Amino acid sequence: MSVRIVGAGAAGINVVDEWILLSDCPTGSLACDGEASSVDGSLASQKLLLAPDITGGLGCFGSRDLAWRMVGQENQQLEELLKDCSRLLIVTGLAGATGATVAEVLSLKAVEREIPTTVFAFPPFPFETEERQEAAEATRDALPAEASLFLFPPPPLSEEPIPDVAAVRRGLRAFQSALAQWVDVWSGMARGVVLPANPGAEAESSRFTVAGVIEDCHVFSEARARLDLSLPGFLEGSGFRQAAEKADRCLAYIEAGGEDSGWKEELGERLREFLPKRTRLDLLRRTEARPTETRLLLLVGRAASRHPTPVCPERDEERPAPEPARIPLRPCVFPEPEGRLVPASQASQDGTPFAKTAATLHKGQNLDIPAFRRRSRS
Ligand SMILES: Nc1nc2c(ncn2[C@@H]2O[C@H](COP(=O)(O)OP(=O)(O)O)[C@@H](O)[C@H]2O)c(=O)[nH]1
Ligand SMILES: [Mg+2]
Repeated sequence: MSVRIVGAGAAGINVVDEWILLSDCPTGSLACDGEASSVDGSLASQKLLLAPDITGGLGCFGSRDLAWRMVGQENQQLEELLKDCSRLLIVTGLAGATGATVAEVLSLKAVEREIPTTVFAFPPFPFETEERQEAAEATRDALPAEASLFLFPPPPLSEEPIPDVAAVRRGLRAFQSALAQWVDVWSGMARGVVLPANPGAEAESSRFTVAGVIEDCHVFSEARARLDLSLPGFLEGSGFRQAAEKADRCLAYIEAGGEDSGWKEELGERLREFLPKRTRLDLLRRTEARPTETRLLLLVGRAASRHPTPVCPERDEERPAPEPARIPLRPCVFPEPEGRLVPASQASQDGTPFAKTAATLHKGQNLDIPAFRRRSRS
């Protein structure tokens, strides 16, 4: 059984490439896109160029209709890649066409096989078109409830009226490498070299595979030869304070040489000073430490639901949130005779079992049905 880390679409591939550059064990990577330049240029060990016979490796030019056709054509390859897969991480931009479609199809197929699945996704930049913003929302809603979804808003690009392109690129690269560090933590947990460090935490419970949506995720990091864990510099910064104010989830990852000398308590106490009282804090630790420096990574975000939830009675702040009830897993993507994929929502109308709890309706349209199908019906 193997772990799979899929960069879907150009943005997802960029992050996976950054992870390959920083990781000491970059196994299981796959670059998947319709553009040959992204796939060929990737460092991933496995590459899947979607439907080159349809678009000649030029990609789908942002067309979701075309992306669905391309992904449908590669149904077999996507199935293949889930064989012997023990855990799956997909990294993608939600507002694109290819990456978002691959993420939707692959995650549905994975949960159908009961493969623990995590998606790291970026919502669109504020300047992207309304159509793309809506498409990103639709993808977010279409991802299966059994998968964990972490949403990382893209960084603010520039305050200047005419931006310095080099600075924008540096900013994006920094954002992608910060995310890549969390891909490495995910990979470490999947391989069993990163374990929960909370007192009493169970070794096998991965903080990434508890189903749910964590939105507005911000990441912070600090690494030094000798890092004072009780006072990492970013705690004092305004960026951290702003992110922490709205947070109710915090993952703290630590990589340190030597034995535990009370850092857990110290770090936990320090973080709780900055985070709202309701915050659930999970400490993670790498057991095979890279000894040269101490590294602290923080991810703060907010739990959200895909569907409106009934109001619950106040729960005890100190106790962890209850695990969401598992929804029975049922097949969700079905090849039609001509080899096209049928999204779950549509398949369920035909009496097939996988059905979301509610259709995603927007302006009278069912967004669970891909645009090309909606159009062809009207
Ligand atoms: N192209 C691009 N998009 C990014 C990047 N970082 C985040 N994104 C977001 O990812 C989305 C998808 O872009 P892209 O991956 O090129 O599309 P795809 O290849 O069709 O999936 C964009 O709409 C942005 O919102 C980046 O570095 N490059
Ligand atoms: Mg692309």
